[in-house]
Amino acid sequence: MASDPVVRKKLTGYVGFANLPNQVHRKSVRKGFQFTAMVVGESGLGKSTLVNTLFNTTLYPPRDPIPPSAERPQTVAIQSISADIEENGVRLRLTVVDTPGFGDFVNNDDSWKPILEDIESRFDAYLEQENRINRQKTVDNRVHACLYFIQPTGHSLKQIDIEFMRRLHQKVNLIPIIAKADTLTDEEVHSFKQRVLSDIHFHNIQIFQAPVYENEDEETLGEHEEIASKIPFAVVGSNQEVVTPDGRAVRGRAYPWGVIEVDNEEHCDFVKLRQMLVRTYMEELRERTDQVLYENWRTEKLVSLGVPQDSSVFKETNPAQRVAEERALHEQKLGKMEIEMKMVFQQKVQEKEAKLKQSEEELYARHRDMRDALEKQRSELEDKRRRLEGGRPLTPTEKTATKNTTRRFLRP
Ligand SMILES: Nc1nc2c(ncn2[C@@H]2O[C@H](COP(=O)(O)OP(=O)(O)O)[C@@H](O)[C@H]2O)c(=O)[nH]1
Ligand SMILES: [Mg+2]
Repeated sequence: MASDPVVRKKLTGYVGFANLPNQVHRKSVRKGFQFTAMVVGESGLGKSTLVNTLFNTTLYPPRDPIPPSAERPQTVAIQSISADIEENGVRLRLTVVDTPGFGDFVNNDDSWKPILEDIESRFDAYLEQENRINRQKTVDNRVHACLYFIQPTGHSLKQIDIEFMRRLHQKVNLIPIIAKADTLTDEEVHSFKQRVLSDIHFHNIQIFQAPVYENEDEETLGEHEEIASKIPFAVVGSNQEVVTPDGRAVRGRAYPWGVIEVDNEEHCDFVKLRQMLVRTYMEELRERTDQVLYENWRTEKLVSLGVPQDSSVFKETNPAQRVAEERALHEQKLGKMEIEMKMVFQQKVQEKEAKLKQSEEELYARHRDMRDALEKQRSELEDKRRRLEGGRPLTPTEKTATKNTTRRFLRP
């Protein structure tokens, strides 16, 4: 089907729809934004510190390390913290889902399980809202991004990392991060990144790749490439202000040999990570969560819930089948009518034939009678003639007999 041709027209006066983007913008700002990030990784890798650093708030208050004697939880706990943060009048309802306990046990084979369950239960909650009659106040608690913290070993990915990413990559936007990058040298960071990426490739794990659109300007394309080139982001987190040797107060970590600046792109990939998560791709992360990850999960779920089809129910409700049934009945009726008509016709024909036969017989009989009468008449006339020739006069009986025969013969 061909679509209507689009006619390009130049406006001759002000209409006002160029203001549409501003309307959308104002509305979004008024409504505010919702974003949920999850952090996963072994404890002590700096997850809480990085979240605080990312959003420049103390979402997680400083906490003393658990003494070795204390009783530790036996499973991965899921903890979620929300905060309303505001920047230049734009409100963001930020939720961070922490997963303390991940990788902390003797046996970590199933560490991914409670996390997958949490992500899916959030999908479930969203689906339940979608099915509600009133969908005005939909709350989106789905996880839009999962920061996965890789221990800075300098070797390659561990089994627990691979297992987690393999299990989760179709359910959440995975963003791998090399934690505490200040513990590795620049060269170590570089080669570790290569190995992590090749492991990810080898195991067919899909990490979040920002989409590239056509017609994008040079600057945007450059920014995209630069962000993509830094994955997995090697980050350093800190909420502490330290003073650099040249006297600047910066967020960073101070060491006897110098200062590592969190917001310095020469020192780590923190800025690029924040750029990806907040400035450039927050909307992409939300969109992919909704349209790809959630959508696939939803389809699978609904198919798996599918009740086996009962054909007897379908027979009654299937209109095509009903039409066919009605037609068969109708044809049956027509057939019966035809047979009846044939029978009646045959009967009539038989009756007519019988009548014709009767008339024929009658005609025959008459013909015979007439022939007999003629024969009789002729013999009488013959008789008469002979007698006349012989000179004897007719008796009165002979006269009437001749007359009657003639009359009968002339009867119609
Ligand atoms: N060297 C280094 N230490 C860090 C970094 N981030 C956090 N830490 C320290 O690591 C310890 C654990 O951090 P925390 O954020 O509680 O880790 P979590 O258990 O993953 O949430 C704290 O003493 C932090 O000061 C970092 O980037 N580099
Ligand atoms: Mg923590």
